[in-house]
Amino acid sequence: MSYVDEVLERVKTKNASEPEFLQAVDEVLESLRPVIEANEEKYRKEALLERLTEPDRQFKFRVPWVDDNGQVQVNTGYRVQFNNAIGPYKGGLRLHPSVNIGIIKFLGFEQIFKNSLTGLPIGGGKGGSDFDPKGKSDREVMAFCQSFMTELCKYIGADVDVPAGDIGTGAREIGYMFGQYKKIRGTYEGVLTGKGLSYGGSLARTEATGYGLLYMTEELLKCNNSNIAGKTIAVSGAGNVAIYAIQKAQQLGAKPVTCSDSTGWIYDPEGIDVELLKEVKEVKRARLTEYAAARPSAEYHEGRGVWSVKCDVALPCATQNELHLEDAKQLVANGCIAVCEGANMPTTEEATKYLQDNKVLFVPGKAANAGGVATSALEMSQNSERLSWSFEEVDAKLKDIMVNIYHNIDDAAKRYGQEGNYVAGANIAGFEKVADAMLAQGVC
Ligand code: NDP
Ligand code: 2IT
Repeated sequence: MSYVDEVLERVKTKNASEPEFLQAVDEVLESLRPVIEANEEKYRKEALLERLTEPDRQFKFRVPWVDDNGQVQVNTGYRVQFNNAIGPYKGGLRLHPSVNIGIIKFLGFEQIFKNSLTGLPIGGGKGGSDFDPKGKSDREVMAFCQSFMTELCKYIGADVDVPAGDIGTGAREIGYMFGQYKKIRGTYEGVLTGKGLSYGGSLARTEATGYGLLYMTEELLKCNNSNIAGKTIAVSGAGNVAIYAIQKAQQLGAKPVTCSDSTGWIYDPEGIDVELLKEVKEVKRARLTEYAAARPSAEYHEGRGVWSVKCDVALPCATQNELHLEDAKQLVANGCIAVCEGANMPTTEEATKYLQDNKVLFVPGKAANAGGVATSALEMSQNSERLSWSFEEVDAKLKDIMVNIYHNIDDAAKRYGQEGNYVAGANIAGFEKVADAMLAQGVC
């Protein structure tokens, strides 16, 4: 049996109850086949893939907090430190009722390759909790965040592991967590990214994932004889990534016409009003029905459906496995030419294959959404030198990083005879640097 098949089998047996983790590992190892086959004996002897698919360590802890009625609530917290071959563990904290160890492991595993692709010295990690910030008062969110950090602070540090935002964790949550870390540890350090501007945050971090996604999409189209200007875009999600993807798409002359949340979606043929969307989601923390109520051109639909809208480019920016095979078929039938993932693993494996088989340009999340964590690494640099860079400076570096990632994944795909397969290119390019560092550092 080939080394890849052997490891895949072992990972499947060992992690049978973690479907998202298995999906992520399967996609990466399948892409790596040609690289592994070229070094099969050496990698097998070094157990490189076994080490790569087993987290360095994982923490699971109780998070008790008191709600506004005086009732004690209990959630579960997680932090998975997956791989620090090329730098301190780095990756977000997800707060959502669906969170479990398998989801955190899939996100931490993806983060290893994404962080490597940024070209910056950051390893892979992820964390979070099954706490749901929706409908909670600020005081309740603070109580949760303080209790969560009371335990998490034992395992992280500016040179050890640097968490950040993800679904359900934005500026408010990061602020409460930073305050608690500082209080318990007594050190003022860049232990979290996505901080507020008054206490060590970086300009452009809020915008970075969405903006970076559009810089990637722009370069992708340019290098494939097309152009972002004038394109109709379908976006899913209505959170941090979706909002700033919509904003940058408009700045580049494209027209985003959809967005969605977990209850419904908007079709706005005149183009999404991003200021209104920000007011509804960032300020009021309300449902998309409020967007529709304030915008005569918008239609609101219950449930899911953004991929049924005719578009040139699709940008899934909500969550994992939100773009299914039937959606991919509809996108192809409607003439969609490119799909770039703003979320982590939003496209199922069969939908990805269908899109690729039908010549749709497809850039996976670990490349397309890397602008967020790349800018987090720029925040770490600014914290280390105790300086703050201007918005323009950070934004220019972000754009450079995204354009570089595009060319690196394109080159890697070509080197292995798979031109245009950006999934293979991203996995291979991300893997090469990490593998090199792991081998150089011996058995650890
Ligand atoms: P937010 O919490 O800001 O927004 C998430 C959006 O997705 C919300 O509109 C949410 O709707 C919607 N959604 C729909 N269905 C689900 C579901 N089942 N679970 C969770 N959310 C759902 O998160 P972000 O915008 O930060 O993250 C979106 C995606 O991008 C995630 O996959 C994340 O991992 C990824 N990502 C984020 C980065 C960042 O810097 N923030 C960086 C790179 C990737 P509702 O409000 O109704 O829940
Ligand atoms: O998935 C991701 O890359 C993030 N949620 C951002 C992580 C970070 O450390 O900024």
